[in-house]
Amino acid sequence: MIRKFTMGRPIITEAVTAEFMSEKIGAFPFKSKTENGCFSFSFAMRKDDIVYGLGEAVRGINKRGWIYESYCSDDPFHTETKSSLYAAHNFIMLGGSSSFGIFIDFPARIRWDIGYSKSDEAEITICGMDFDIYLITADSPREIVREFRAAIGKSYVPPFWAFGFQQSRWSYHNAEAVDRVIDGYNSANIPIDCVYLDIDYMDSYKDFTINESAFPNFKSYVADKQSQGIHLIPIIDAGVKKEDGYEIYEEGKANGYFCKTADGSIFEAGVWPGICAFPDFINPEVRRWFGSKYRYLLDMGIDGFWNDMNEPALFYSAKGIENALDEAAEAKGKNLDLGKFFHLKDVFMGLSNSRDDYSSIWHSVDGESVNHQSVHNIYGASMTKAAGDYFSEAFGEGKILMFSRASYIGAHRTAGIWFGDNHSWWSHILLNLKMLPSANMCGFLYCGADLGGFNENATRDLVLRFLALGVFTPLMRNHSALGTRDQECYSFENTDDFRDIIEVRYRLIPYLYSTFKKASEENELIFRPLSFDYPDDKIARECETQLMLGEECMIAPVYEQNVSGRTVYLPEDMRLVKLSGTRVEQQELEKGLHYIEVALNEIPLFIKKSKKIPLCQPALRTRDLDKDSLEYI
Ligand code: MIG
Repeated sequence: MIRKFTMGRPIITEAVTAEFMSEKIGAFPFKSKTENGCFSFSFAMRKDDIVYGLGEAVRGINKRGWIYESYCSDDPFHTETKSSLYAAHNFIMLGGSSSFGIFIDFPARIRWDIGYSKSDEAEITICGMDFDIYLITADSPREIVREFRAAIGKSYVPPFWAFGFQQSRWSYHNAEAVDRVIDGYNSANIPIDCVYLDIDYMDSYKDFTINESAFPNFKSYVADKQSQGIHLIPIIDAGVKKEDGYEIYEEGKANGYFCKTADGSIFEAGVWPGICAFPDFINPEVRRWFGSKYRYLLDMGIDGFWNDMNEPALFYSAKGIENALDEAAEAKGKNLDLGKFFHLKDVFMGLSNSRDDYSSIWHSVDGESVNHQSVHNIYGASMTKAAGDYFSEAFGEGKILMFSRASYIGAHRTAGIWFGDNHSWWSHILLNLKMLPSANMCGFLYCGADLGGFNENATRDLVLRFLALGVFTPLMRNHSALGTRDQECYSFENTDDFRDIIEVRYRLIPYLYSTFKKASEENELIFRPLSFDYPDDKIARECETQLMLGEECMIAPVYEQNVSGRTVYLPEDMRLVKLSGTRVEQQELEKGLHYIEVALNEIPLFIKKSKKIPLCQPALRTRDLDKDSLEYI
């Protein structure tokens, strides 16, 4: 059952598609208070209750014992002491003797103190007085997720080829660099379906332009790649370069489509192209305009996009720089005591994504001027909606691949997400694993992390182990930052191991795709915490290094360096299947703890009793997969 409680006059986010009768907030059955323009409520947690949710966030599947914030943030350090990443996924769920879920439809800041201040209490603070709270009750966490997902509408399903392996880097600067990647994979006989174009494919980082000297005859280049079964996926950034004569900027300016400052002038801030203006995606007319601009690349044969920097990320504003320079001038020639020195340092360090800058942005919502802070968390989601609405209008569903960095619940209907700028750290294999079920709860099914890690240099074994998790994630993309060591599979010694891993992915695609479609149709999760399936099994309840996948199996990737395997907990008798290339090894295992040997080129998979999964023969492209001759294990 779902009850909706309304306070004030909430901003329409379109997160929820089903209709519910609003009850007054006074009827909300939790202890609550109003203070300093914020509404907070709390609930007690018993010792072994698990708190699930919050989608893309740091820390565990069980969110207890930390304080989180819904505030979309461009933060490339995903350490456990952070409170926000790129998304605002305002859904949590208490799983224990009583279970309920809560979705807060509110696009500004929310604080989730989940047993941080008081270990047996959760206190949630909504920083505003206009919101909807949905209270979802059902018999089990899985049931609650299903009800919630039914209310927010079906999850986006990408094209079939989006399940193929994808290679990215910031950046393949020109056509030759892209060709080298494709050749590298072809010569190593490693399957691949997509190569990414990061910001350098553009002319001066201008959205919907091509750097013609780097990519001459782009349209025929794209067609040539398509004929080889390769999809090129360009990035689109939220900021639009301020440049006279640049069509997007001129049109946006002429029509008043950009975000404003308090005095009505265009809000400007520096991002990749230098000073940019920011489309007011909250306005439906602006969405229609910006969405239709993707046409330029679609006409060139492009059929996939990733939307970046849409929290929105702001490197600096002129005001911020001026203020910092004033402070620096003030300090010049002075003997700075520690307080002054660190203050000065903080002023410069705080230039990017500054909350002062966000506060100086104004949107137009139904003709009314609304401060950015009130809609911050739907800015990126609205950019994605702009494109998604255009794609479904122009092509119908499921034709165009798209995923976004910033997101809000509701965007799961039009796109996927990737988990942003992780690191080439072993700990991030586990962090990214834990995000999967949480993202699924919030409707985001097409998701994945930068495999091998984005920031810093990866080692060969890390890439292999990361890929072994990625074999199961709908988005399987290797991506790496500017200046890092080559991370393409063929750039390491003994590429056979990489082929073995990625071939397993291609063998599993029919299974993964049908599991995905079913999860979207039936509002199910692809990845579930073990506690969903084995609520009475203490070890399973606390296990956060393994996941249930679909109805059939369990995964348990290796996440540490210099180990030849790992301990796996089987909550019931299962069959261990080790997959490597076309090799399949099987072994029955009894319920309990087992140490499993896993070589770098092997994928362990645990299949439940009386379940089977299909495998096809591998191919170098998804289009060449023979989905009709399946072998079952
Ligand atoms: O400030 O486009 O998360 O995937 O490679 C960095 C360059 C901007 C951040 C994205 C990352 C991408 C990078 N972008």
